[in-house]
Amino acid sequence: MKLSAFLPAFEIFSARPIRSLVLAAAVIAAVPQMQASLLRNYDLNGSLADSLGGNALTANGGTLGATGYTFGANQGLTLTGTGLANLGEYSIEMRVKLDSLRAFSGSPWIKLIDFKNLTSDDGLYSFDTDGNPNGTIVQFYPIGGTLDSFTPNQFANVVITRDGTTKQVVTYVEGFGQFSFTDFSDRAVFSNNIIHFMRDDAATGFGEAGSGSLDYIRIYGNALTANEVANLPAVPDAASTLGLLGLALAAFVGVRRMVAVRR
Ligand SMILES: [Ca+2]
Ligand SMILES: [Ca+2]
Ligand SMILES: [Ca+2]
Repeated sequence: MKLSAFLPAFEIFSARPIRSLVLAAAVIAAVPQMQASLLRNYDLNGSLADSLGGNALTANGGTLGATGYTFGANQGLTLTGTGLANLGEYSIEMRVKLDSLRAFSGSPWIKLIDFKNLTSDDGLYSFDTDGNPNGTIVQFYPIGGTLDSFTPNQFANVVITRDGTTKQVVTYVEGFGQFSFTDFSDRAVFSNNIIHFMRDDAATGFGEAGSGSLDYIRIYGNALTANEVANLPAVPDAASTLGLLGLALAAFVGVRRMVAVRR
């Protein structure tokens, strides 16, 4: 049990802009731009391997499926040997779905990323007091966070960036900047070159963990800009991308047919 470092005075509903219309263009345009700093690419499509040849993730009891990794509480994934030249400079992107906004223990906190090899309560969490998506916070505990709708059973793209020089940390959900702070205490610097996803720490008795699914994880060697994060492809998997291009092609064919009918 811990107190929130950031308790909103009120909850507001903020609708996110619909990005689907520009999705196809984003997939095509954004992928090449991001290759430069992309160090690790885990699509989690039937494999825990890094498509870029780095260390594979380690499972902790969850189930690897054709398109993602399904986990119970504390059954997330671990990466040992991050590939980062600087453990305090990175961007981490994960597409994750939570079954519930409550941890298995009933806690309103669910740890998304652990930075200190499960020894510290610090880290990136989902926090929500009432289980209702309104007012959900993706929060870097104990610093703070900002309201966003992290809806149960719905995938969300979560990104955290840290600049090793300025120590600036920024968190995003669905491509939009959520919260930033200067990490003077190096809370978001990885210890032991290990990243834990969806696993709580010993400091809170591993109680702040939930169940859900991971679609993919990507690790970049630098702090992406807000513009770069906003343009990250929302559908990164090869199969999904092909499906998306197929839809775009079908729409194009449909337009041609309409033109043909008019003639
Ligand atoms: Ca914790
Ligand atoms: Ca809520
Ligand atoms: Ca996937």
